[in-house]
Amino acid sequence: MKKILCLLVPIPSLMLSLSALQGSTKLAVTTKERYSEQSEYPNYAWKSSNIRISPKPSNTGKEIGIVETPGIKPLGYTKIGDIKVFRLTAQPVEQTLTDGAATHHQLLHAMKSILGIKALPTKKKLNGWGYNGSTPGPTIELTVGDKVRVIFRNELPEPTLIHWHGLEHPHALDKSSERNPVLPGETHVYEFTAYQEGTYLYHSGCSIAKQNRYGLVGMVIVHPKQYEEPVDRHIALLVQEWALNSQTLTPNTATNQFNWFTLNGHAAPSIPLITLRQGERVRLHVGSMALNTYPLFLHGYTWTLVGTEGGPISKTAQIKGATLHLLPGTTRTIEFTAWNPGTWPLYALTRHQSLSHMTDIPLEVTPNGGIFTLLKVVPTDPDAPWAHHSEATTEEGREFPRDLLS
Ligand SMILES: [Cu+2]
Repeated sequence: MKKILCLLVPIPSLMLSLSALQGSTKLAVTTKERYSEQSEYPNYAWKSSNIRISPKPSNTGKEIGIVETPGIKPLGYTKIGDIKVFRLTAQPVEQTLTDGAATHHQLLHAMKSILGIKALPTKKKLNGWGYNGSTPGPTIELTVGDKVRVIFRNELPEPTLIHWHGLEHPHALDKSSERNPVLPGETHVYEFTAYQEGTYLYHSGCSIAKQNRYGLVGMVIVHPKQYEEPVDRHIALLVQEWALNSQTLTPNTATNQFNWFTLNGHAAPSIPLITLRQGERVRLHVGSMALNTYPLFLHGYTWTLVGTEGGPISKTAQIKGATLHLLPGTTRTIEFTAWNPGTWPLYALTRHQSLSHMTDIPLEVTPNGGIFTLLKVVPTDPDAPWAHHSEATTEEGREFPRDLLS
């Protein structure tokens, strides 16, 4: 009876006990054994001086597809036979969350008026972990039917591996459950076929409480072989949260009190504006591995939810909204036509998520935004009077690609 109780509490010891059961008939784990398990994962530094950090692969930054990830360079690939070969390296990254300068003067005005920011923005740097030099890592863009090879190198000071979040794949691809991570300085090749259309994620599947909040996350977007209704723009946005105080550069992994909030690795006012031409049909692919829920609101528009991390939603089941409740571990694909010209705020409605730094200084003097940017829709004819999309006609010179209500 005593032994059974030992297996039940606490939860971490349950996991250790189960792994012990696999190799022997023992039912309990001693304190000494527990320490020896833990010693496999000592408290590694942010960076190891013994591991050389590779430059970005030569094809990183080359346009390879149709998805834009504002603020993050696209990931190039090479084709070997019928296999698309990507190179992904996990490595320490020094990243500027905000340089204190606004990407657009209107963003600064909107932060003052909507968020109530009165002080000048400051700079904030991060010593985190990422892929190919950035956090989030580059978006991996595939097409259904693609045979994919990802040559993955670990340049972190500790073991890691990639978990392919939402992809249906053979068990052998998921090294995490075998407790068989890629060691520092080692290379591992992932090979799989892309079967599912949709928006997915990749992230560390190893020591996740630390490695995910250090920044090891990115998006995977799989296009169908042919879109039934193609859109003009595909834009990927990834939400992240960080626990950083004014003195520290590396994330605090001992708290869930996050105080910096980013979109594609940047905090306002340094998040790039999303600029669209009036009439463009756009898909936003939004993802999160954060621990909190992010209600993202877009002014001036109603969008249609067309997909989740489970793939596309059938036409009759699609729903409309203006606030996207982004839950941990989910992706949401929303679609709309940019009919409404103007510079529209896109931000996390939860007050502390649209700001950053709130735990360090009082709200009135908070200088930095968090998840807060603008969707700038450039009018086709700046002199044309505003008209609701239901009233716009081609005679008035406003042509939209398709039914704006769908
Ligand atoms: Cu996952």
